[in-house]
Amino acid sequence: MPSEQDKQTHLSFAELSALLARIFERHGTSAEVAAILANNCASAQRDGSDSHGIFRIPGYVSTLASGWVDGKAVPQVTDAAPGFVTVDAKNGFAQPALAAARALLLEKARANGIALLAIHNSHHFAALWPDVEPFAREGLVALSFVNSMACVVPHGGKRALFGTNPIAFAAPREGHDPLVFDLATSAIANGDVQIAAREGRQLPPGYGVDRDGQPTCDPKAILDGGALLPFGGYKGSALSMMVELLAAALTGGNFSFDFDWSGHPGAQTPWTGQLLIVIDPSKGAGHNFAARTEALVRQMQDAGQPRQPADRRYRQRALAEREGIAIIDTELARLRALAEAST
Ligand code: NDP
Ligand code: PYC
Repeated sequence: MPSEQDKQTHLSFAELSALLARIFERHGTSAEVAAILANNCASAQRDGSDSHGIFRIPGYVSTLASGWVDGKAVPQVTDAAPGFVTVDAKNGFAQPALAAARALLLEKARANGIALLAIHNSHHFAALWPDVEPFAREGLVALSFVNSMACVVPHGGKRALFGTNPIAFAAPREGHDPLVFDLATSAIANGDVQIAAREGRQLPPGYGVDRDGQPTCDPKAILDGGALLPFGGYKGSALSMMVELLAAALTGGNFSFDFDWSGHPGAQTPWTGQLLIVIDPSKGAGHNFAARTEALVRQMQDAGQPRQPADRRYRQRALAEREGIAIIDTELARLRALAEAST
């Protein structure tokens, strides 16, 4: 028998999305921004991306209340070069900036075989896969890079410098959902450290250090003045460095160590940049890219790899589409209260 505190209600995607949109709008975003962020957050919750679903709502709300981000910003899109679109997000969220530039980006990718979208002056507080998966559903290959807030010590270093800096990749796969991966370049995403701290779980060794730079498995010690480590030692550190360059230096956004949010208590959204690269594979070795992706996946399966990246999410999505998105009742009550409250 589930205990009182584990009782769940199942919402449809539309119901959850509408509830989240009410929260965003109630706490200071425009209706357009609310719809985009709500769709993103509901997608993460539906797919079991626990660290970037409704778990993030209090952080969005406190950030909006702090005045750190402009929830009503209207992004400014510039056609910078034949293969290059830039967006000034105007201190707003990155997803509305992507939405504003998407049509031009697609047009350029199809015309040239490749196009870049460089977003700066933006806040990305979400999972990255929702930004790339839709391109693969249109037959394109997409990569994205976002930097965040200084909480990762470069390999062998002494102080936090990099963000948790995720990389996402999506490719069409013949007869199947796209092949997608989306991973932090830190040993663990900051959101998952917060969840471990909340649940009283220890982390595996090698994930972080405490405020004195000593290795620790205690998530609270990492969050309280400590820091994370890159995944895979110097290799993950190099990828994180690359993300800083692509997402910040190339776009004109802040490095993860550049901004100071101490004057905005409650601010949690990193004020940085994001790069997207979109490739039309039909301009390459012919029209069989999706079939080649599928051939590679079959070889990986034959080699014994039990599952591909995104398989877990797609399974979770299918379950949610059948049964609804399960939300613990106490969390649902908190969301409903936020939808009625204002800041
Ligand atoms: P995970 O380590 O959980 O997963 C990384 C990727 O590996 C996923 O694509 C996952 O697929 C896949 N994967 C996991 N286990 C396996 C396996 N056994 N075999 C094959 N593939 C596997 O993600 P992270 O903790 O690194 O990141 C979590 C989220 O945090 C991401 O969505 C990321 O974008 C987000 N994030 C956002 C930041 C921001 O600044 N906005 C900063 C840092 C992180 P699957 O999804 O199917 O499990
Ligand atoms: O989970 O590391 C993280 C993160 C940083 C910004 C948004 N999510």
